[in-house]
Amino acid sequence: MKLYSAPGTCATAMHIALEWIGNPYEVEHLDFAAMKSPEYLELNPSGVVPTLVDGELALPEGMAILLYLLDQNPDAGIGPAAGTKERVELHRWLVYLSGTLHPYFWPHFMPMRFTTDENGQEAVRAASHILIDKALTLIDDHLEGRDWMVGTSKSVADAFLYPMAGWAYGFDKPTSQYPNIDRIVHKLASDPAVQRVHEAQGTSPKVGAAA
Ligand SMILES: N[C@@H](CCC(=O)N[C@@H](CS)C(=O)NCC(=O)O)C(=O)O
Repeated sequence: MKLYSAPGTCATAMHIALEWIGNPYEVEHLDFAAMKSPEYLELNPSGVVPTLVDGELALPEGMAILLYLLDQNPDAGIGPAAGTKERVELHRWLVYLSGTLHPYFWPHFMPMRFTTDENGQEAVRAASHILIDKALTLIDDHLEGRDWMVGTSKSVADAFLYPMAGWAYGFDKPTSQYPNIDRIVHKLASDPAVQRVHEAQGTSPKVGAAA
C-alpha cells in the first residue's frame, strides 16, 4: 500500500490510520507541483492529496480512503464494525468533516480561488473563519462529555479531525477555545503513532501554532 500525502494536510489523517493499523506501507510526500504532474493526475484527477494505491486500486478522496482502510482492517481498532449504530454515527461524522468542515478551510488557505476581486481576499478569508467557527462549535458541542468522536474508542473520525483542528490554532478564535476539540487534539498529539507521522512529515503538532 502506498499513500500520497503532503505534510500538514488533510492526508495526515490517512497517514495516522495507516500507522494505527500497523501493517507495512509506503508514503510519498508531494509538493504542490507534483500534485499537478501528469503522472499523479492519472491516479488522482483532482490533483490533490491524499491518494491511496493498493495493487490495482488508486483511490482518491480522504473519506473513501478511511472507510477502505477500516473495512480492510476490521480488527485494527480504528472504527466500529459495519452494521452497528456506531458505524452509522461514524459515517455521519466523516461526511461532516469531509463535506463541511474541510471545505470551509479552503477559502482560508486559497482565498484567490473564491473571488475574482483581487482586493477581496481578506473578506473571503474572514468569511471562512465565520463558517469554520460554526462547524468547530458544532463538533465541540458534540464532544461534550465524550472521549472520542464516535462511541468510546478512537476512530478514523478522530484522525480526520486532527489535522483540521490543528489548522485553526493560529486563528483569532483558536482551537484552544473549543475545549473538547482541544482535548482530543492534545490526546492524539501524544499518541506514539501520531508522533511517528509527524516525524515522517518533518512536522510537529500544531497545538498552539499559527496556521
Ligand atoms: N475532496 C478531497 C480534497 C482533498 C484536498 O483538498 N487536499 C488538499 C490538502 S488538505 C490539497 O491537496 N490541496 C491542493 C490543491 O487544492 O491544489 C478529499 O477529501 O480528499
